Amino acid sequence: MERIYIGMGSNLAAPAEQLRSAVEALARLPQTALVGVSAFYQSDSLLPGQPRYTNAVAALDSELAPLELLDALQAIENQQGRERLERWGPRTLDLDIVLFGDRLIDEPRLNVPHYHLQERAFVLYPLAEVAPADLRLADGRVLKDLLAACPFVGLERLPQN
Ligand code: A4P
Ligand code: MG
Repeated sequence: MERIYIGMGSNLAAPAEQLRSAVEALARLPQTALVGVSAFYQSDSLLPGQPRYTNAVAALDSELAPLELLDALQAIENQQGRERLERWGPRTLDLDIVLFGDRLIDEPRLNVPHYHLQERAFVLYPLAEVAPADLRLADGRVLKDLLAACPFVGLERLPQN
């Protein structure tokens, strides 16, 4: 059993509803328990000209292997109507494995910790809501230090999920 953190994002087709459906789908994964979900946060897209995103982070305990979990997450994205019409285009649902236990994974299909973690307030602040205060990443970085270096700018924490 390993503790896993999933970053969720949507900027199409009622984003908050997409995240609520994704949370339900995560809770139904085999050999997996949903441990917690952060608040939902809105922010502008990193890519210009796209609708604002809604993001959140979910914590799971799972027996699934990393690539099994990635397959399951991509199936959920597809079930929620994700279409890859253009590269980096807007999306109904993006599910990223942010952290997977104490593992460092560097494979063609999977990099963990997620590569842009440290630059993304919309990942770090919700992660801090569902992770232990003293969380240390598998690569030695400390979540508190990452937060201190990534200001809470442009994020709007929604009052309810
Ligand atoms: N992959 C590798 N590592 C992982 C991992 N840890 N978790 C591979 C999940 N997947 C991982 O992902 C492409 C491939 O990455 C997968 O096939 C998997 O094998 P994708 O979801 O198909 O493509 P993508 O999401 O378009 O690419 P990417 O690089 O994840 O996009 P970004 O950089 O995440 O950009 N602004 C705000 N405010 N909030 C957002 O959530 N997101 C993006 C998307 C842009 N701007 C945003 C947000
Ligand atoms: Mg992705």
